[in-house]
Amino acid sequence: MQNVVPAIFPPAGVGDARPASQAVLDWVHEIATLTQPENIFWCDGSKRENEFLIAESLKQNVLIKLNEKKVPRSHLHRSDPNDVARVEQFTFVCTPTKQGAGPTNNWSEPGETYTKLRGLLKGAMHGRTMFVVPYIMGPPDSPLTKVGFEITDSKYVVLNMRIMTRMGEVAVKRLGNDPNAEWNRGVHSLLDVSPERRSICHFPQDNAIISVGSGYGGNVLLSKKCFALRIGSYLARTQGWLAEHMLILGVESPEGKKHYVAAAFPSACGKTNFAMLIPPAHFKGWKVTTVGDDIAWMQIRDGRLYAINPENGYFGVVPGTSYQSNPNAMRSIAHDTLYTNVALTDDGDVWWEGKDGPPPAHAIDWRGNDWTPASKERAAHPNSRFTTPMRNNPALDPDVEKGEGVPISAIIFGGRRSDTVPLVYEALDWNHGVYLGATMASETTAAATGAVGKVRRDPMAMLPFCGYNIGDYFQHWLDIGKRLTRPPRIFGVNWFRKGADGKFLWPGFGENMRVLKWIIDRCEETGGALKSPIGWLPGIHDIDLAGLELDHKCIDELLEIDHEQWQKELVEHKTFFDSLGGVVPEELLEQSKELAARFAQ
Ligand code: GTP
Ligand code: SPV
Ligand code: MN
Repeated sequence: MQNVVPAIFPPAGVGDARPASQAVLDWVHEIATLTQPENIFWCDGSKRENEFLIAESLKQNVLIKLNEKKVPRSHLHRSDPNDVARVEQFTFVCTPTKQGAGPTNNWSEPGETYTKLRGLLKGAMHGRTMFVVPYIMGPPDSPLTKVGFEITDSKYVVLNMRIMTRMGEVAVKRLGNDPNAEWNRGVHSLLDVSPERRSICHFPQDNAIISVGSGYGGNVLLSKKCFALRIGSYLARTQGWLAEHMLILGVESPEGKKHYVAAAFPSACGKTNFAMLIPPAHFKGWKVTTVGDDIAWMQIRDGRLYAINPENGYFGVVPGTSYQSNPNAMRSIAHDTLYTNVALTDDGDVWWEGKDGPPPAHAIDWRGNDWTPASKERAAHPNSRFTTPMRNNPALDPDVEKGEGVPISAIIFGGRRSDTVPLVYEALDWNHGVYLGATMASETTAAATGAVGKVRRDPMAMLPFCGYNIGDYFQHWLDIGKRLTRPPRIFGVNWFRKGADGKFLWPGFGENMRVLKWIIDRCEETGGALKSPIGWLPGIHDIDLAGLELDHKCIDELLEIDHEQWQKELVEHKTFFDSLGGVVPEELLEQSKELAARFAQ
């Protein structure tokens, strides 16, 4: 290999999961020739390799070791302050035609984009190590599982990928040496972490991703949003399955009857928290278990939808996490966790806004500056994250490794809406549910750069993640419905409705069990409901509120359909569909008319 010296680093016996596939070897050779790394490190995902990489990262200040007694085997990473969230404006879907990417994606012509990226990558890894990360998405024995390779010049990426995916030999074995095998090619280089050169480019037709100029999770852990959702959704359409921005949870009654639900909420709108819900005392004997907290891949089996979680860990929002709000998350991140952009206390512990107990008298904030409770700045970045293995979760579902996945009884769509949208309602049928998902909206959050708190339409919570034309995506959902003989019921929820005082009306978190219970009752055909123009609504007595201190006025407000607000909402649905330039399927336009007609009755 031209100008690439044989690997003297890593030491013998560490990092050697070289594939038999000539296609992978050729690709690695091509990228190494272009980027000119000092050496190539084939990652095997072993414990020994991980220890070696952590030791190197500590030496280079990529990681800070946390107090071993307080948070065993855990570390803190501080990113560049200009690189703390996904960048939707620099994210591209490079299909052969603009039409292929559709009206909701930034499009860039593939030929020109490859040329531009090759220019940026030329010599980009000079003096650096090039890591090759083989990984699979999904349980090792699942038919839905897919292979990916990520090339990166960031140790932080490798350390995260080891937690977030199943890495190493397992991927090399699954791929084998079939030259036509399907696998994802991901190339990542930090370059100089300059926002001017930051771009995250997807080539669905080539099953390829190139990401440059960032070190932030969602931009660089190419397995996650880039492969499992953007490329994944494209593959899902051509192959007849679904790749969705959804948590998957199991809910078991005291009698042992179990249901699984999948729920799509936009970024930082409550997926991880819902997936780890602990039922309140009143629900004695009920158990909620986590299959996944961010992404669901779903296939049709026996006329039903079955879901797997393609990931192996959680990349979760830290601020607001406490023993009060989410004890399972707190236990999950108490050890073997990689923290990004939280505050460091003087005794080597981590701290963030919303953690239990009083704030520390002094800390180092996420930027590395001194911080005290009197400081105006936040100690932790609002999009600070934890990366933790799913096996740390005390509520992990026993069927998380099941190859066929878990059968889905209900699909839930939820956004962050201060008004208009009630706590919970049920769609009239599959197509109405697709309309509900397609028109959902949410206030923007710190998970992506840009304004926070702005209401925007975010169909199925996939606006930033659908790797092809959104009109075709809607049609794909409608088509899937036609193939299901036992479709899941579809619901809308909103944990974030506010009262006149600007406070949340609903306590949320564990109390969301009450809403989940109604959803399960509906699936069991035992739950009562009233028909409204937007679908089935629970009556006040259909939701079990025992043991909850919440006055009746709040519940009335939470379930209220304000016709004036909904008239505005219908106009916004129409504006949104119109803005898509004629790609919306006829069946959804029909749903829109029927909804308006129900309001007019
Ligand atoms: P991503 O990882 O970005 O996809 O986010 P997510 O959808 O998993 O959201 P997460 O569960 O991490 O929650 C994001 C924020 O919403 C946190 O600050 C939570 O504290 C808050 N949150 C989650 N659930 C609730 C709820 O039921 N009620 C209220 N009021 N806030 C919630
Ligand atoms: C999201 O933004 O939806 C996340 C975090 O789950 S990231 O992986 O950064 O996209
Ligand atoms: Mn997410």
